[in-house]
Amino acid sequence: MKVSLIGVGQAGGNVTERLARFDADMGFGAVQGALAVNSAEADLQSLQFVDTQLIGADRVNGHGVGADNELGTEVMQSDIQQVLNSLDGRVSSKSEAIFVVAGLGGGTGSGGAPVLVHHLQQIYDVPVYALGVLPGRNEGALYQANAGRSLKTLLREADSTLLIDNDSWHEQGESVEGAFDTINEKIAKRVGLLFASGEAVEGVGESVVDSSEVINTLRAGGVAALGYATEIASEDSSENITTTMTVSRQALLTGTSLPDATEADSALLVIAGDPDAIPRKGVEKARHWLEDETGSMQVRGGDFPLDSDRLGALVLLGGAERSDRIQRFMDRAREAKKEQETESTDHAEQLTDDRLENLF
Ligand SMILES: Nc1nc2c(ncn2[C@@H]2O[C@H](COP(=O)(O)OP(=O)(O)OP(=O)(O)O)[C@@H](O)[C@H]2O)c(=O)[nH]1
Ligand SMILES: [Mg+2]
Repeated sequence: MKVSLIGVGQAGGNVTERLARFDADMGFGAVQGALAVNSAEADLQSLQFVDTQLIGADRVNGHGVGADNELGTEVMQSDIQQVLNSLDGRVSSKSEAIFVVAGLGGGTGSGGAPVLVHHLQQIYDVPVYALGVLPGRNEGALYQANAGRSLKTLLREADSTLLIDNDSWHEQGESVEGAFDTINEKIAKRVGLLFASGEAVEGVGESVVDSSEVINTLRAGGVAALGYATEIASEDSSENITTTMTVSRQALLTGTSLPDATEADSALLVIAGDPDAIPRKGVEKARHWLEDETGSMQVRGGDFPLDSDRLGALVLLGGAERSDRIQRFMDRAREAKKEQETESTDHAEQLTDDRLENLF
């Protein structure tokens, strides 16, 4: 799937840079253009692989918005024209989708990404997706509350919001900050493979997955999640039936970007590996299993031919917002919002209203 990427804020820029680099290193050619937008100049200067656009200079003088996501919304609204102009040539006629990438817990990305998605929807015909990073459980009330509002607004604006929980893809015991590099690398690999899987890089065949299957899976809207797992494979496909089942199970049950998200409206199962090593019977079996597990009648599947001695499973879920993980996160965000309001004001009205408001 040919994509254009726009990262907003620090996490957004870092992840976008990693994605663009992974795609180039692997020679996939799925990433058509990449731009990083931020109100913090220093964070933009640390990026080497993507073009950059500073916003909000008149308000915050290049120093970021300090996790004030309402200010993040405002600076994106004020400078939206400059950002859209910078996209000229980076969203090409070949782009099949646009991804706006952001950490949802901070300020610039959290507040700015939903505004940008809103404007892109009015200009471009291709789907506009969000790739959102949720704060880990221990990241503090402000981050949780910010992410709750940002997610709520993104769900309204984006065609689908692919969520990555910062607690999901790092090693046990590693702090979230220390783990950013590890997490970003994993995001780049998994999301990068998803983009590339729709490109049918090598080999063509009926079973090869294409972009429309990714887009149709995401058509369920709401929250999307991505899982991934690999294992060493045998050269003989008939010996890989169990391996195909194992990697598919692991991808969904222990390897997703949103732990415990299994219920979904739609799903896509991509089996990556040497075409001669992919067992048709195993793929069919794994697909049926995925139907049972997600409770979805819309499970698509396909191969991603890759020169590798491993077999990998990539599972994309669409319409996964009913998962416990999302419910728990939303409760956390509402709770954090309530705490903030209790601290800052005693207006009875605000205490009783614990709903998360949209950002705009
Ligand atoms: N996975 C990942 N998460 C990050 C990274 N950088 C920041 N985060 C997370 O993103 C959230 C903070 O958002 P940032 O992107 O730092 O904030 P910002 O959009 O730059 O906004 P301001 O700095 O407030 O202007 C927190 O939940 C962090 O844990 C990163 O490189 N990778
Ligand atoms: Mg920042």
